[in-house]
Amino acid sequence: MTSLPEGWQNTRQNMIMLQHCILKRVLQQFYSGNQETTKSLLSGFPAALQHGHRAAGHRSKSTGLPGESERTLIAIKPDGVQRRLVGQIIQRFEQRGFKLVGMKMMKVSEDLLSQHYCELRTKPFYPSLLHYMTSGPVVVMVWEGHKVVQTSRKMVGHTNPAEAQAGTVRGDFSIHVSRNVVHASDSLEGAQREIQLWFQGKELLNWDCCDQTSTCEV
Ligand code: DAT
Ligand code: MG
Repeated sequence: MTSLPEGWQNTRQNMIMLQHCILKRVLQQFYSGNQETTKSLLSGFPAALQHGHRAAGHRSKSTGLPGESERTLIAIKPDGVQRRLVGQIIQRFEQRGFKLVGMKMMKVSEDLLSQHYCELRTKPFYPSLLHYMTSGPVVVMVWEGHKVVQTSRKMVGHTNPAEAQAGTVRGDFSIHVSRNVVHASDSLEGAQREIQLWFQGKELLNWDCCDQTSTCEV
């Protein structure tokens, strides 16, 4: 290793000690479940390192091994709640092996929906979409697991139920695009944005599933 002048060496050691302290503090806050404080400690770090949506690189508390995981937002829309499909939809995600880390039932405000569906504002069906989505309660959830974003999109099926494969949620429970039962984030970035929109950090739980070594290599 190239030797540095003594003053520089001290500066370098101080920097390393400072980095070590920050990392230790962040990990302590993270494992104590204080995600808000963790976020504030992390502000200034590259966004990719913060990944509220992605648990990749987290270490399992029980095994101490790194696990590769993502999070996604799944919402059961008013038609799914009215038709009492909540249990069957949750069951599909549970039996696939994903982990529920947040869930609530709520009536959605137009303000939240307009942010959620901001890309669709210019579509002709947008007003009726808002009307339908605010017509009754929704059940919104965050699911975690290996490749949960792309897998849950496949489980949910094509946007238009007429095109959706049998075996998918939309293919089994719906017939028309305006009443397609469920929402699933379509990308990691979308999932991150939507989870932050619908949930506060303290509403999401980091917990270890007793079967996680049976569903995924960690
Ligand atoms: P997805 O929900 O599969 O991500 P999207 O983001 O394109 O699909 O659209 C959001 C929702 O808008 C969709 O679940 C149902 C509604 N929607 C889309 N296209 C529609 C259409 N042509 N007519 C009525 N509603 C539509
Ligand atoms: Mg979409």
